[in-house]
Amino acid sequence: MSGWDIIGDLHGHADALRRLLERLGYVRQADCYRHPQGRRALFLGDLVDRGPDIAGTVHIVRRMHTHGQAEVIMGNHEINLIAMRICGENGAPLRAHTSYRQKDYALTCAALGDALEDTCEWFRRLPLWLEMDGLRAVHAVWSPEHMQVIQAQRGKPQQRLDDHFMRSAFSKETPLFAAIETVLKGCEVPLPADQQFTDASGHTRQDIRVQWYRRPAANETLGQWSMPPGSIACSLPAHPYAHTVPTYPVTDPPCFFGHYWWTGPLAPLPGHPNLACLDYGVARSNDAPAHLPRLLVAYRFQGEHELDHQHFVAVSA
Ligand SMILES: [Mn+2]
Repeated sequence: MSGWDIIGDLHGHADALRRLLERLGYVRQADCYRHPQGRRALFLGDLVDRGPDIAGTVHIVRRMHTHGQAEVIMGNHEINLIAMRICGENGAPLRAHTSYRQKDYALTCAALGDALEDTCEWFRRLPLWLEMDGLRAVHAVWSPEHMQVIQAQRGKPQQRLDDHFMRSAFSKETPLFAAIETVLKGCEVPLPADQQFTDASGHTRQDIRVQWYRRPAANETLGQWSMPPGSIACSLPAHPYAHTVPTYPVTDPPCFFGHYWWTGPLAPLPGHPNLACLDYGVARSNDAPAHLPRLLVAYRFQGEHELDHQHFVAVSA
């Protein structure tokens, strides 16, 4: 039976991707990975930035996409790359080239070289989510309300993200900005002005990413409700923010997402058998604590409504 092998964030880890595809039974023929039983791959975005072989990663995924062997949805790193190369009406890039972004940006530009412009054109036509064959896929958050906003501006799911769309998507006052932030980057709640914390990449933040698929219990803290679960220490009550997340009913189709550098076991989310995060931090730095995973992960989907931990397949970075 044919089906989908859903694959988490790649971030330039082409070597791990080759090993994962081979483990899943894909065979490379004429420079394109194919599955002998007709299975196809579904990539959850974040192909670029951070890793050692960004060009190789883009090449593998794009060949599979062009030859009908894969679907690809956009991650925040793809839309951010596009935004750093478009200027707004004030003449400045839509996404400012700040020093910490500049490192990733320079790495990706150097890696892609002459192929950069063409690769961005390809990215502009990627869907921001997919629903097909009994599954859903999105980079960060399945939020029907925000998806409606995006749909209304984009028209077809693969309509090119033109400069007009991008300018609106990167203007903080527009509904489209909030929609793109949520779907591609996560649901965040703002901390009071005197509170901040350091995230997994070492950046100081004043917003906490929360578990968008469920409301918090009455006595839960923001730390307990953070995403990935327990990733930050914060004892403020979560309840005042409960209404800010879309939630995800257990009766809805299975939904796969990436983005969060998951730290739990290779399994569906606890208490949510129709949800799985497939980003297990393949791009996590070598300095990260040894107990945190650095895995590239796939899920072999066979049409089931309740996801099965035995369908997870992982290779190390
Ligand atoms: Mn991401």
